[in-house]
Amino acid sequence: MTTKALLTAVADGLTVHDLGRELKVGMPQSPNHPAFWHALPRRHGDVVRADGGSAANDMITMGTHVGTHIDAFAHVSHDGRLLDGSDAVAAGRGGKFVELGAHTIAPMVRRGVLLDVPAALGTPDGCPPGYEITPDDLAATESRQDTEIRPGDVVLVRSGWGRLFDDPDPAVYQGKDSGVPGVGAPGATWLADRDVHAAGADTIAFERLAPGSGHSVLPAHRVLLVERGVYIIEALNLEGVAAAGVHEFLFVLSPLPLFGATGSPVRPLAVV
Ligand code: UVW
Repeated sequence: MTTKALLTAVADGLTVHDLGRELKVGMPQSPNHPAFWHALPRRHGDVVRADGGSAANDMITMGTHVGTHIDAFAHVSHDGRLLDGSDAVAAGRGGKFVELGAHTIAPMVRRGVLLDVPAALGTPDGCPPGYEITPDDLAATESRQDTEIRPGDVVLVRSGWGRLFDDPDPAVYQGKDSGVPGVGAPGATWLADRDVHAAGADTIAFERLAPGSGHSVLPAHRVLLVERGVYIIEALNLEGVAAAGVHEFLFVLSPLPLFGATGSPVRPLAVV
């Protein structure tokens, strides 16, 4: 699309689906990562200027893998090696990953595809807890929706688990006992074989967690981040876009250029 055509489309009105989740204290997150904290050290009235004006200033602390976020390639190693074959311990020795950190993730303006797996499985609210989404499920979803995945796409795999993110009981969304639905190594390999640029999901860990396993083994991370060079986006809000029946869109994501970081919070958009 030319810039002019794009501007015409904007003028005609585009629908923007926000795929990010609110960052707030107590929101769902992996126990692997430092929690989100938000404080208001400077409150209105603490300092009042001569003209009567006053500013409130807050601060946050959080792990970079909290809330909706993208994993940089530096995030996971296997047998001591990162994606580029470098020694993972040595690469992070200075406390930052110069080669594969979050600052190296280019902003994404790409074709996005939503694979609404539960809709294809006939359980539209969601996949069963601990369900492993297989390559056959992914292929069946792609063909049912008639949205062919193309090289360079960003593919978002809906499991329906995101509906549980508002449950006040963390045990529900963490799925420690029940497990969490998602792809395993075969599903991740299927996505990588389609040459996708990034893959995302509406769960905290992206991949299937077996009942009782917690976040102890992450095979899809190995396939995508270490072996195949596919970014992973986690904790997406895919309910709105799925409810709207949108399966193909302009996907926009700009990571924070956090130098040497293992990941970055993001607020991705699906534009149609
Ligand atoms: C998990 O919580 C496992 O996600 P990440 O890949 O960001 O560590």
